[in-house]
Amino acid sequence: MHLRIRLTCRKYEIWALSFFSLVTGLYVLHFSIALILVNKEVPQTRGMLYPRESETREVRSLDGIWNFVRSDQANPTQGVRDEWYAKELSKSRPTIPMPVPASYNDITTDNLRDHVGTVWYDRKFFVPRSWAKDQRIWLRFGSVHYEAYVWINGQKVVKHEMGHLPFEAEVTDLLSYGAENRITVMCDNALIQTTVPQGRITEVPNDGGMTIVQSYTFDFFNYAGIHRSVHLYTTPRTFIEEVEVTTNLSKDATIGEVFYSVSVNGSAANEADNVLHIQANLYDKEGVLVANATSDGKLGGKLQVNQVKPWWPYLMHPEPGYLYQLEIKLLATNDELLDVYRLKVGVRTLSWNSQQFLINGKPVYFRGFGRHEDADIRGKGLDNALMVRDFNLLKWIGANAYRTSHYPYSEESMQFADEHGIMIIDECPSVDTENYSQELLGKHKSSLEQLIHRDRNHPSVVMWSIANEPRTGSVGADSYFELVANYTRSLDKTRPITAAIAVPNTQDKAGRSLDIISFNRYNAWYSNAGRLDMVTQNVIDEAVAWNKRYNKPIIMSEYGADTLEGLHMQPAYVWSEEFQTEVFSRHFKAFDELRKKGWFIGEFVWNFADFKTAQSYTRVGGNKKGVFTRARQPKAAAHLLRKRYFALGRDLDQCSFPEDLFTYIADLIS
Ligand code: BDP
Repeated sequence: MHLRIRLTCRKYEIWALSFFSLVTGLYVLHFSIALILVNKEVPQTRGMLYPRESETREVRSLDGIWNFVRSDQANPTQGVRDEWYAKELSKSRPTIPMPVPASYNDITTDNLRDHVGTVWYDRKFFVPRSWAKDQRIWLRFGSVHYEAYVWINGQKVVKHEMGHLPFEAEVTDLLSYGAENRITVMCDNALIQTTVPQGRITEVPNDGGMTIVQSYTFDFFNYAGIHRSVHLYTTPRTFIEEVEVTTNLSKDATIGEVFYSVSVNGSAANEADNVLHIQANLYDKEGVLVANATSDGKLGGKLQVNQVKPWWPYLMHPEPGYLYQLEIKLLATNDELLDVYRLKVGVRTLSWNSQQFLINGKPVYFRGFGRHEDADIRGKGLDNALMVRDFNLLKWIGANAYRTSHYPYSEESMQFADEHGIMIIDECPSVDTENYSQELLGKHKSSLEQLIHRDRNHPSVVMWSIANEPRTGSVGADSYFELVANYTRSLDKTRPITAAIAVPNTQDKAGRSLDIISFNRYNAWYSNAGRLDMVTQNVIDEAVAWNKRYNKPIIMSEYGADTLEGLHMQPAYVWSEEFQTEVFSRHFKAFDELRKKGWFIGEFVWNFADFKTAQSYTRVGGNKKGVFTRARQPKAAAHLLRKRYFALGRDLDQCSFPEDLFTYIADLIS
């Protein structure tokens, strides 16, 4: 049984929580003086295909207003001990309404925002009688941050640790059919030294006695709750559990190959006289069948697409984000149709060397952003309106990429990136990693395993980022990151690996394990604040030093300046819109010098939009390094960045300029 042990410094009191049973009086100490890390196996994800309807599957959303209770901070396990899940939550405690999906922090007017520990959700739902027949029912969460415990009708279902990643469990035998059911979720937001990301829980005196405080070094608010949609979906008894797709292109890019491999779950897969097989059909955007194949019992094969339309990034081709639809039909020996699942497929190749990163054989120059899933009121809750607005802004500004800093983003946004040709550097939730330990390594690897399992079929995902600003200068960092990088490579050899590093290159011990080096640096902000004359040469020197040290392609993955919208100061002064514009411009100069060297492959502004952080005297209502405000309106620098990104697009990828890129000034100037 999995144990989650928490240490608080409350007079050495330890509270320990196991899945549905309480253990007290135990504690675990981590010694990290002489760090010896072992490459242990981590649990492998199964299933978890994005829930989609088909002629064999139904999907129901459980999104809406749930009932909500916060536990007493000093008594976080009380609900488990008193079995709050055994009946409606309102029978144990007064409940308040809580939207799902959403972070719970900014919904109420009291201090729920800063609550540390467990909260509870429940709701009722009907399951139709028709679902009782010959089907299996699955309960799937898009993401709960950080740790989730789930019950159906008082029966335990699943426990999952790690925000931003989906989990699911079969609930066929726990449901009442043609009747009302109840789902209960306990969510724990506490971050400790062995969670991903790491945090610390301490007990400190306050005016009322003592209180528990959550601290963390990363620079975004630790929003928590049921962040993405909750679905119930049906599958046939024997069903398509996994689909893995990889693609290839002929040298002249006219013939595409789509390799598919399917895993099946269900008793029919084990019947000796029943050889299951796959009928795979590939349709183009117009719905025309362009390739098909029937597999043997190995449930995998290849589809060949003549006159293929490759998947291209936005502005690198007149028709970016081209997707085919792959239809997977699972058939029994007698050709009886058992299950159907459809997914979008983009046909493209990736390759890289010590100088370049190429897509479909063409060198890529990334022009993008670090971002956050963040908005007022809903926090990190999935919000389709916000997502579509953000993609409109990304395209308006001419970006072709973003990094999912500092955790995996919603599956819906990954699908959207596929459709719109936006390249993704897909980052796991490891941020500011330090105090390396065997347990942390296991969780870190698991976060990558879950991420790659979820995102491996997305053409938009072009790189894995295994960490943001880890303390790669400290003891143990070299073997730790070698193990993490090698593990990532063992799961996916088709994409390069990076990490956004902030320690000086002379101290770094992780770069040797990466394929592409990304570095974050805040010239004229955290170093030499206000000194616009100390940006360009520093950026050039640092990028050159990274390249010299590792002989790998280099990306500047973060640069920027906090900017209060509406604050204007001429000459430029920190926090003003003029200053952010100038900081960008000084970086552009450096980037253009670096581009000539052949190994500098991308620039990512920090950040796409303003976002909320923990409270501190360096943050005015949050981090204001956004090019857009938190309400997604442009600051002055957005207009400059737009001109640069389109200029790069025209120079490198022969895209055309939008008509409104330059404002009319006079007849003589264009
Ligand atoms: C970088 C971090 C990022 C922060 C940024 C900043 O990677 O998460 O938000 O600094 O301070 O070091 O604005």
